[in-house]
Amino acid sequence: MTTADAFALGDAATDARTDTQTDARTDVRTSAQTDTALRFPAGFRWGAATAAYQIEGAASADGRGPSIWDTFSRAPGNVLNGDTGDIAADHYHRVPEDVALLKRLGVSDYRFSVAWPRIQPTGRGPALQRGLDFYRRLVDALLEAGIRPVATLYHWDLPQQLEVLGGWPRRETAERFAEYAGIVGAALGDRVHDWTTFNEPWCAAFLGYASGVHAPGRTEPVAALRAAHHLNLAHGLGTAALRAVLPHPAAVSLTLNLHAVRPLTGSAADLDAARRIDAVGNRIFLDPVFHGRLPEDLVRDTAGLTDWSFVRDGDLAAAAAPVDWLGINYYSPTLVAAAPAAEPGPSPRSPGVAEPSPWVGAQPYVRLLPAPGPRTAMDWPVDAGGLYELLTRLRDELPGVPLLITENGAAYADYADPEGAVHDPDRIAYLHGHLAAVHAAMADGADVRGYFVWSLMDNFEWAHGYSKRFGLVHVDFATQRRTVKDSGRWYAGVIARGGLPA
Ligand code: IFM
Repeated sequence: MTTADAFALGDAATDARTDTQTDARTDVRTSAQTDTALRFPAGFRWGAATAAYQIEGAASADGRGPSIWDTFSRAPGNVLNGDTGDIAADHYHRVPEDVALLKRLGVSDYRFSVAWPRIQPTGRGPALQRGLDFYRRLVDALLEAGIRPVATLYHWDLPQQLEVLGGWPRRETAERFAEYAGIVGAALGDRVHDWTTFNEPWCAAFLGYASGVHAPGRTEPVAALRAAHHLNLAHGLGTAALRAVLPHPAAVSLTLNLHAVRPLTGSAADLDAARRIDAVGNRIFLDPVFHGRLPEDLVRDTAGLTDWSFVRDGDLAAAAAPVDWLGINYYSPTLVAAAPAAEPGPSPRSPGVAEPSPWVGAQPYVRLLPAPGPRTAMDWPVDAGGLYELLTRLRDELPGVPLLITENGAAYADYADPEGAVHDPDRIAYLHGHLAAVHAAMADGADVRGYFVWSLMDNFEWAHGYSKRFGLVHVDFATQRRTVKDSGRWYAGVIARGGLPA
């Protein structure tokens, strides 16, 4: 029996009824709180998401070049247990099995990313046909299964050679990205209608170039600001390149991991701390992409570091190329308070230890605090209220921009029991609470068109290696056996009924 055979939608409906027993749901303070059978509108897009480096493996197959994550993960000390994405979930060789799993879950949409080094091994020059063929096979299998492909062009796997030349702090990387976007759009645009330029450029810029916990592992605050600008520019140039080759109609979007920032108190100092985090965490992307401007307060906050002269005339107008929808990735809120000036705040990951901060211009004025409440295996607080807050903020600030939740989910210490089942009630509770928050935000006017669980399957969780499991599907990395978790069955029930159970 294959793993995909191991469950059926009939089971999912049964399982869906049992989730009323989970009562650890986060309070969402809205009118919908008392509605026990929340239905989503017809046509709501139900999906699951993955990213190339996290699942594909096959790191040097068919001419793929090295990415910054290959280099970073192979260097000792960067990734827990020395894990790499060399094999990952071996998705590269298991597309039929994985698409069958998606079909059994009943998703309408699948969000995946294209690995730039499979298409242009050094980040420039002619496309590798074998790389394009892999994604064409994947897309064809999805379409055959009745699943809409949603393609992300960049989920952090920059070709290593472009990093050698300077990486995202270098302007030319944005130009190279536009070229790559045009190549992939031309090759797949006849069958992919939903495109996302970047996944979470905040992580690429600030975890990659400021705190250094992600590839390429640099700890240069100004380089991180330059990277953020060039990612915005690349988004704009890439959007234009896509629109030039895609048949009409096609949707082009961007996915941001916006921070639901909460000040600890209403004091002026705490409010200012929240403003600083909002500037470098959120508005550094929202303002250029949606308003063609830099946040003035961010420029002020970072004046001691840079005069931003790397922003050239026309860049902000280019970054503001209109998008068809905005993707939101949400996991937990960000609680902040003021820190006494000139005293570095403690690291939220290693309390008491000062370390390079991703919050360029906000440190040393801000302390990030551990938010109260239950936590996932990432030690992230479970708080669906933050998702509601973000969605209603965007309703007010970006009227007319449809929203998709392109990632939401949780890691827990899942394991297959002797009968081969994976029971993950905490994940079911997490998903239920967050879907209720989405529903509440929609009831209050947020234009949310769909929701994607992160992730379809357990995978390489960046600096945590394989130690954190986010999947609806459990992967035994020794055998590559896939087992649908209880949460996968539950989610299938949600999709089948178009909403949360009573
Ligand atoms: O695994 C990541 C994903 O690659 C980007 N968003 C957050 C997820 C969980 O950390």
